[in-house]
Amino acid sequence: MSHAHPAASTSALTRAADDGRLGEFVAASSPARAELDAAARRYTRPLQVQVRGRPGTGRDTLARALRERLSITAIGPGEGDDGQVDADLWVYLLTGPPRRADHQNLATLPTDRTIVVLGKADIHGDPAVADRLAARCADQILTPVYPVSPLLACVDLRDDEFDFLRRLVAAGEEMPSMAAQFPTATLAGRPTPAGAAPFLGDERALRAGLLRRVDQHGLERALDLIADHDPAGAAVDALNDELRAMGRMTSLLDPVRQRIASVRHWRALELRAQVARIAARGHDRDTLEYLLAGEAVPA
Ligand SMILES: Nc1nc2c(ncn2[C@@H]2O[C@H](COP(=O)(O)OP(=O)(O)OP(=O)(O)O)[C@@H](O)[C@H]2O)c(=O)[nH]1
Ligand SMILES: [Mg+2]
Repeated sequence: MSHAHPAASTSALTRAADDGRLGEFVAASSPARAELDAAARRYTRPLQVQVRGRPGTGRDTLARALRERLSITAIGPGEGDDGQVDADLWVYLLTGPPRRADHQNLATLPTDRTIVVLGKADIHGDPAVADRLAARCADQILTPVYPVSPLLACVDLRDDEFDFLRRLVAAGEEMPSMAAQFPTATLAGRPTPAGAAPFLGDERALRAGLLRRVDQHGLERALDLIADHDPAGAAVDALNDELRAMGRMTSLLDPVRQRIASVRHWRALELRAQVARIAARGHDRDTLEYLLAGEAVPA
């Protein structure tokens, strides 16, 4: 759903702010100068996204994935000042069919600037299962729902972890169906990759860290990828890239783009309100009112 707001996007005021000339409509010595510059900076600042959802749904991880994979300024629940975040766009996180609290939370967000995602999509294993669940969620809230796995999108395996995963593949170890058994399993006495020295690291700590940072299904996929690819000579970067792509964060780029016109519209309204406030204080009032009226400012 995209909205065009041509009037707001082409006004003299927003053009001046976009061109960095808003402050120049008043003298450098005017008390209004700094306030106009600040209003223009606010109008042109990068997109601000706030992640919302019920506790434990993976909000902080999603905010991180938005920052790391899409270079979007995103704020999770623990990161705003007392929740006083002024966002342009909200990303709402579901992890299953919407519950009452989700419907209530969604009702407080602006529909034209909210994107709903199904997080932790990896826990369903087959992506088609997550897709079907997302479609069911979409039917219930009457808006598209995009399946993503922010944890996979943030995967950052180290060389020693990659080496360890290759050893697991060589040893024929698979993820146990009870993930809690993974940290206590051991490579001791199992075959090692051809030509490799015996494993000498802290196996328990390595396993626990992998399970926490990649989770069961991510580890399953990592082992499958290594087994399929013949990893000899492959770098950890390639594996990280493949796992991150499975996080599907780039599927959010289009929905974000589709909402940019709405974001600009709301920012333009805010800019007008701020300039009106500055004008009301009296300095350069005539000039600012010409600008607000969208008329040429007399020389
Ligand atoms: N499998 C999987 N687990 C995830 C994913 N995203 C987050 N998690 C896990 O979910 C748990 C909560 O993640 P957070 O990002 O802290 O979620 P939150 O909503 O900020 O949680 P609280 O701050 O505790 O309310 C952590 O154990 C994450 O590792 C994901 O995409 N896949
Ligand atoms: Mg959190």
